Amino acid sequence: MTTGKQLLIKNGTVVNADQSVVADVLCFDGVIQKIAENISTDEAQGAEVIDASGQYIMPGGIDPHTHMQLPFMGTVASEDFYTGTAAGLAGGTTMIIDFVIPNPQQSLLEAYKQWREWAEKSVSDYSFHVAITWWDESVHRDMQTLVNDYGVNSFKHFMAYKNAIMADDEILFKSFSRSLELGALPTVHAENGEVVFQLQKKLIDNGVFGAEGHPQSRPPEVEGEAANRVARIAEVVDIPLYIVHVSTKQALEVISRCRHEGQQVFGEVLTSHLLIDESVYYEKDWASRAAHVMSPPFREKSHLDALWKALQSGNLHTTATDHCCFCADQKAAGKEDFRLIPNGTAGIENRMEVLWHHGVNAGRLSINDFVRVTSTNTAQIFNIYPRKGHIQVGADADIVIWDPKKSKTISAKTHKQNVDFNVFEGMEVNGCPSHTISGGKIVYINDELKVEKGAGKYVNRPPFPAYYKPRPLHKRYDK
Ligand code: DUC
Ligand code: ZN
Ligand code: ZN
Repeated sequence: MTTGKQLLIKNGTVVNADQSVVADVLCFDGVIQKIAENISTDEAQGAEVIDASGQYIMPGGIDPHTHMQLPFMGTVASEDFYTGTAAGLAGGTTMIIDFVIPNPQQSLLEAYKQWREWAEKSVSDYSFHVAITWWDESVHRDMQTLVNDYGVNSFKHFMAYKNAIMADDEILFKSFSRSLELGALPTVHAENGEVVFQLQKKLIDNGVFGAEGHPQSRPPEVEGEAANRVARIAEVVDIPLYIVHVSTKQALEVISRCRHEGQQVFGEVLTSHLLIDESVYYEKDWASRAAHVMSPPFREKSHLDALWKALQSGNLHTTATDHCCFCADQKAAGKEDFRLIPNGTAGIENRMEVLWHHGVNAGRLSINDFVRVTSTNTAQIFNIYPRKGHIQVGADADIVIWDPKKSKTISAKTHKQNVDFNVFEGMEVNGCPSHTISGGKIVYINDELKVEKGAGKYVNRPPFPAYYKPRPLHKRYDK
């Protein structure tokens, strides 16, 4: 018994992380029902047919790092779950993993329920990491409830943002130890919050109030130190670790050392960090400088080269956006003091096309690599593979049909993101989605969205059973 209309995609090349094959794809009931060399329209009677000649049929993108309508730094991110997931679909991204960020002392479950309510208007599928911003017995208990009853298998830790949401070493150790018991993956924003705080103060004392104070207070060493410390804490606890928005050679050195020594450390990179360098903080226009304020900041060019190499060689695994939008009037809060500029930039609509253009077209990534770093690795690391991140029978029919001949020039004037600035303004990209399919329905075609508010579903992510195996306390020294 099937419901809804069947969808038949013909004449394209199915691209997964492991191989590419010329095949037709039939979807109904929200899942992929058949993949075969030639599925006739007689067999799929009444199906809507898409001719994908000359195009690639790929798993829809998964953005593992977004902040829709985040209350942050005295304001609320301008993109909500409706506009943000719609902009994602326009760029071929069919799922996001956003962050529940409880205020210190706020119950984890209360915050989680609040975010679930906000996300009900999503037009694509979504899931949540939950941040550990404080510690007591209730946090210890609620982590278990989130894992066992609410489909959360990853917890986020901010090592920055002192006097707000920063997690110190005690919290990191306790939360990682609890995650190990529960089969959850710790993720971390690696910047030494104390050093950032001291550098900010020093800059202000020396009369630096402009947006250039932002990168100057967050030098690469601040990220390198935090990455090293947190990787060592994860090593002591003996748990895998996922480092979000890796932006420096210093953090990459940590990841490659850890992996070389057999420690499971995963790295995420933002498309913006691959392509934008720190010169944006020294432009004449204050508004443009402020529009680029995000943490970690954009870096000197040699870091960008190193990030690309790590993505190519497998030391970085996923690509994300940290999509967290603030308009010019919100950024203006920091006109007299860079510390008050809300941190965040947009990117969900452009992640895949920018990565295709500068990755695949530039010869840095194969099309299979492209799929691996835009969806498959994320699905595997966060335990939703092969339901997501793979074109196969039984997988969710979340698909992007990619036209390598389609071009566009990125601009805030034409983008669908609910923000008045685009960090990729004026960039021409060759290769864009012609169609996006979410849950078996065409939701983006001919540059137009056809979305239904609330059509997105919450995706439960099961815990990692492998973590449960009992581990001797001083395992490392039992040689
Ligand atoms: N960095 C940002 O730029 N915005 C939101 C949170 C973060 O870590
Ligand atoms: Zn962050
Ligand atoms: Zn973030």
